[in-house]
Amino acid sequence: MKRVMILNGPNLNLLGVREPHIYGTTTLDQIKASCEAQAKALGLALSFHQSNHEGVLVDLIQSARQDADAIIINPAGYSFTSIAMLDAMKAFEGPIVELHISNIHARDKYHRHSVLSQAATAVICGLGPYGYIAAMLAVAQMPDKTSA
Ligand code: CA2
Repeated sequence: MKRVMILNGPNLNLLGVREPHIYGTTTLDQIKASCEAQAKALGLALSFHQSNHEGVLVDLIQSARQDADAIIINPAGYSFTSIAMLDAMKAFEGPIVELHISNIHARDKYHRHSVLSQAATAVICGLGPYGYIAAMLAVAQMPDKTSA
């Protein structure tokens, strides 16, 4: 069974609660529930995390080297600053899908350029919460690192 780790960065625990005009009204708990249903349908083993702390996210990305075959990550605000997360992502050998709920390219200058995209296999943005489902569909059909 392919193991997928979904990581969510800072403030995404506030989804559905604040700024619904940008991030919508769906909560992170609702996204988690839809990801769990999709994992079941696709036959994926899913772990789902959120942290507001860069070091915790670095530890999780490192743990994925043993615990996951693919990573889906919404790095949120750390997308634009975190060289530590970039380094950890570069050490992961499987596919990484970077995901943003909003279209970061249509945002202000501080939210436009992700420093993490260079370590991503694919980037999804602007699809709203469906981006998580799209990312799961994508990783489900990507080759395993052993069969690549
Ligand atoms: O669109 C996304 O998924 C983002 O990764 C979300 C980040 C933002 O910095 C990126 O540009 C795009 C911010 C997440 C903060 O989420 C909040 C949700 C509700 C209220 C306040 C923040």
